[in-house]
Amino acid sequence: MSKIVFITGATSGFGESAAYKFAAHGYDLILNGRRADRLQVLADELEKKYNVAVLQLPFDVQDEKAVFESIGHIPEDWKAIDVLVNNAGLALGRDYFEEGDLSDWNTMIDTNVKGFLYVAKAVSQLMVPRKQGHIINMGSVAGKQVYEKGNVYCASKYAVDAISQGMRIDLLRHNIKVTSINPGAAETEFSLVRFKGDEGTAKKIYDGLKPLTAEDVAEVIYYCTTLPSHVCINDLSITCTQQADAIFFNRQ
Ligand code: NDP
Ligand code: 8X3
Repeated sequence: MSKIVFITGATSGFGESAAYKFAAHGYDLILNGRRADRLQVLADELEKKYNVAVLQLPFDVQDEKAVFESIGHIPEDWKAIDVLVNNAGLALGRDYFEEGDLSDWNTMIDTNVKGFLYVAKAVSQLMVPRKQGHIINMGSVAGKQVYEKGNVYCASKYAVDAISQGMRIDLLRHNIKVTSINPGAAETEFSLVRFKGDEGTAKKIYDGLKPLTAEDVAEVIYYCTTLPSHVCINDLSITCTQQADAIFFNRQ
């Protein structure tokens, strides 16, 4: 019986690369994202290339009802989820606090905090009776240190950090591992989304840097799942070599 990984935000970036990584290691995959067309293309490719099974769950993590209904109704033989990569998320805007856009704030909080919580709760309810499972929460260096104009995005990732700690404590008695991974700047669609399609501004974020790639982060996500059952990486930060933390860069 193959192991099962559930990845949210699998239509791009870290989630998509993680899907390739787990598929290459023989996992069957439950894949989520809002863009159903991308999920279909990815599922077809993974099934063909790696001979694995893929269940597509295209829902918006902000939609409480959709999250609990979709996960509550997954077919019986998909319920034994070994790993959750709770990764779907986004930044919107990079503005001084007083100039921040309320709709951006709401979307970040609804996605990165509330959606993240809904998925974690729905999947942990499937893991608890089995007394096993590994939940990998996607944090950020922005959840360890606040930077200028990071305000609400940073707050959402501080929430991920706090919730990960809480989950680790409360799920301890159920033998469920909780790992928080905190990447620094990585070149995915993240900045393009943050700057609402402005390619020039998005590219500038990586000026003079060799940033992390989605594959680098996927490698680390997968690595965390390969350790013996009595070993858990609780909290892991990863940056490119030219980045020290959320603020200091050595741009060339
Ligand atoms: P991408 O923009 O490349 O990918 C984001 C993924 O999240 C997409 O698959 C997107 O799918 C999905 N997503 C966004 N909103 C929703 C939603 N409401 N419901 C379901 N899926 C959603 O960015 P990354 O891969 O870089 O980001 C992944 C995670 O990593 C995020 O949580 C981000 O905050 C975090 N992160 C990113 C860093 C970076 O520098 N890139 C560094 C540190 C952390 P779709 O649009 O199809 O719904
Ligand atoms: C994404 C990394 O530094 O752009 O979480 O906030 S950063």
